[in-house]
Amino acid sequence: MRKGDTVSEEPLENLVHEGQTFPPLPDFAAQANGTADLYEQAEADHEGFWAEQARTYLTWSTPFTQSLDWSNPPFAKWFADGELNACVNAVDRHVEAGRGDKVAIHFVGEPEGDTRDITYADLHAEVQRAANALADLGVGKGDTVAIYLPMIPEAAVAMLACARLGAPHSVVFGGFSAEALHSRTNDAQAKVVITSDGGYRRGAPSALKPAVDAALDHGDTSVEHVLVVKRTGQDTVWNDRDVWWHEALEKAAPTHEAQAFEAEHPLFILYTSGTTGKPKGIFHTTGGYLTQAAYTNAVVHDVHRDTDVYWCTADIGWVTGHSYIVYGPLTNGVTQVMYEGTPDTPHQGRWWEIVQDYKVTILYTAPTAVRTFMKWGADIPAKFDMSSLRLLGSVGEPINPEAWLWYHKHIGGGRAPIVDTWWQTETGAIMISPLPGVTTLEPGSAQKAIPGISAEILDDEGQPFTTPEQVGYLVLTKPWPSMLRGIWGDPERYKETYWSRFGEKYYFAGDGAKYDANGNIWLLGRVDDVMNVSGHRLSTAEIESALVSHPKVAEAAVVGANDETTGQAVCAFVILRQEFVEEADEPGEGKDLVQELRNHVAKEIGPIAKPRSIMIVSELPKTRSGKIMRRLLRDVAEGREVGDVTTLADSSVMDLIKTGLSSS
Ligand code: 6R9
Repeated sequence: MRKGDTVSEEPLENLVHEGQTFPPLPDFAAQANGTADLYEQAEADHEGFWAEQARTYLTWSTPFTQSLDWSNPPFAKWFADGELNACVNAVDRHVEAGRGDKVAIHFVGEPEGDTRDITYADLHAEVQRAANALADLGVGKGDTVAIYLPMIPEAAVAMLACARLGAPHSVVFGGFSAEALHSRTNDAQAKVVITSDGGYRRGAPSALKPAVDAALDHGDTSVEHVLVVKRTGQDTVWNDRDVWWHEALEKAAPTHEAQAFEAEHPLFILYTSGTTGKPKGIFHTTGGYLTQAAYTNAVVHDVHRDTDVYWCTADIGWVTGHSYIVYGPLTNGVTQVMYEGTPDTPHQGRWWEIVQDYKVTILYTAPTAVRTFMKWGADIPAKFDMSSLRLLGSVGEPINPEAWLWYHKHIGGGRAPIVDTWWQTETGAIMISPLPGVTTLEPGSAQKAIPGISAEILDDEGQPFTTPEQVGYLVLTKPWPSMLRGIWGDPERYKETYWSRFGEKYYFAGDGAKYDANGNIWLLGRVDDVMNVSGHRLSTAEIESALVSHPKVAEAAVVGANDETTGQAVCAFVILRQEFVEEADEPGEGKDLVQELRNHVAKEIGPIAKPRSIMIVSELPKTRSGKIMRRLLRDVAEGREVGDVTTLADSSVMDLIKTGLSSS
């Protein structure tokens, strides 16, 4: 069978029926953690509702007496007089309750057969030694620690050991450059960096530590020690400040008594890109963050501690990995899979093989991955037994209805509900999503704010509206427990970025949104991606979705390029499905195809949305977290020199696109 055959045998238009919805299946609803009355409870008593979740999901060393303190907006305090230890909640208490033998992490390394099962008791032993090892290096409450590791269990152990000591961690994604690591460790004034010799990537060891050495050799560093995990065993330059992780843990005392910290003690800093060049150090505190991470993992991912095998495919270097690999699932005591490598190493069915081998029940991933699998063809997952899957999740960008339906059918067997979860590094945890077992699912829409969260859509003047199909700005109208507490070291930038666009009553998320006729919320991409063409507001995401609904299109990215007559013009970049690539290469065919796609968009959305240009490309520029870098495409569309490409996952992509342009 040729790659992609299954997809082409079944044209997508057969899957997509306008307005098709999926009511909860009775069996699922009967066992779901989320229930409809949560909405009413939260509505009736917002602070009381969250206090109840904080007591249900967490163990407090000192119980809190106050839920929210909003006396100094926009600086929130939640459960402020309570005390707890995040690591104790994620690890110790499960062991104390007699569940030490339960597997916490099924680790699957990229090299085949390189697997390790880590129980909660193992995790407990490791975090105690790691906390002692860090303390031996002088780390204590309030000291920051940078973590720069591949997807290996030590990454979770390192984060938890920091939490145990009250030392905020700042995880820097292992794919970032030495330069990025340098600016982040400096901004956070990290005392220690935890890294590894390397990790496995696409079938080969790939060094990590040289980037740490380069970052620290700037000379102006706050870092005193580097703890190095031995992962690949490759040769590593050794400096005086370096200490092997395994040696430090071996030497360290085996038990560590955890101290409780105040609920508002900072748990971590995580850098995210903003509108300016300087990344923002988003920081989160302990009690509120952990409450919402655990609650959402329970009611949205529907984890059941004793029966589920959960797998979130994100990297620990992103907020999704923080909330939904480390803090949420471990606090809930679930068993999860952690995979080190890429989805196509050594073959394109690797993920589905893992699902089959570990009988994964819940899979949480990103639309970009789903669309990649669509491109590879449905015959690949079809080779594996994936009947264990009972819930699927999506995060990171809008999931277009076609990808949703493909995911539902070919991964979820037509039975597993999909939760499309909207949230941000800043929000700390899921904010807008269906509740599985409760909500009737509508492909492509994240639907509505979960119980305890209040969202609205505002127009340009800051007026809330609910008119269907009118595009506006998403805002959050009430403080929530896992909200960011600020930008590290820059309270003014915090106020200005999030609390000034519509005044201090509204948290400005920076995303465009609309309601549909059913009152469901559709997220339409960042507002900087909302285009204005001849006075009409158009969303990049909507046009992309229209393009992807064409049976020949695998993936699309749309940008608004400056246009003298219309203000902005729609420019699209399209990757074709494998089986149509040759057709487009035939003389004359490419032009016809472009016309066909332009007409398709006109048909789907309206003539105003017809792209001015469509470029057929073989790759799209993406960040390492899988987000399309539209800024670079805008440079191409506007005929400018392409800007900074250092945050691209693969920096050669822009060369490919430019070469494609000059030869076409
Ligand atoms: C968790 C995460 C946040 C931005 C956010 C939005 C986009 C995330 C989405 C979504 C539509 C969803 N986004 N989830 N857009 N539907 N389900 O991704 O955090 O990396 O900070 O990105 O991602 O644009 O504003 P982060």
